[in-house]
Amino acid sequence: MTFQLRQFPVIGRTVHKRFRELRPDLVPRQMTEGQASTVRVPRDCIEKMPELKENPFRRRICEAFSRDGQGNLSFEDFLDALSVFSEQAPRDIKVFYAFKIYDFDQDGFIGRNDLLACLTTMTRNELSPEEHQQIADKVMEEADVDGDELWDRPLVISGYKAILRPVKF
Ligand SMILES: [Ca+2]
Repeated sequence: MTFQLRQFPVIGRTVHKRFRELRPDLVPRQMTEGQASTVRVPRDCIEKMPELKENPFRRRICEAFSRDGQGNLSFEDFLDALSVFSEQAPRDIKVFYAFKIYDFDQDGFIGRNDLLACLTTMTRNELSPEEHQQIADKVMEEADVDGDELWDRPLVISGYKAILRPVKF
């Protein structure tokens, strides 16, 4: 999903200003269409944005929206992220990206490893590995209807939206 800049010139200009402020040395004042997808702001600069810096999922959020998969965002990636976080974004799109953010190992499923990585991220190491295992066991037991310990996207969307709540869109 990408904003068509020509249809939203005002939004495009405002977002470009915001994007350029992150790294004025990298982002040209006037961008060509090619540069909108090739000039990237490094992930560590994006993570310092006020909207993200307190969010424990900031790294995964950057990775989920980056076409390079490393969390470095082009202007197009940045526009996608802002549009998904806006109140107007359709719920299905939000769920799609929330799933991507939770799929830590990027295998297309939410499995036990993702759950453990998610717990570590959310609790900032306040719980022991044993406690993480216990919680993961419980969640898997309650939510895994077919017993394969993997949730695919349709399953998450149909039955387990509750697990998507911690990522605030
Ligand atoms: Ca996974």
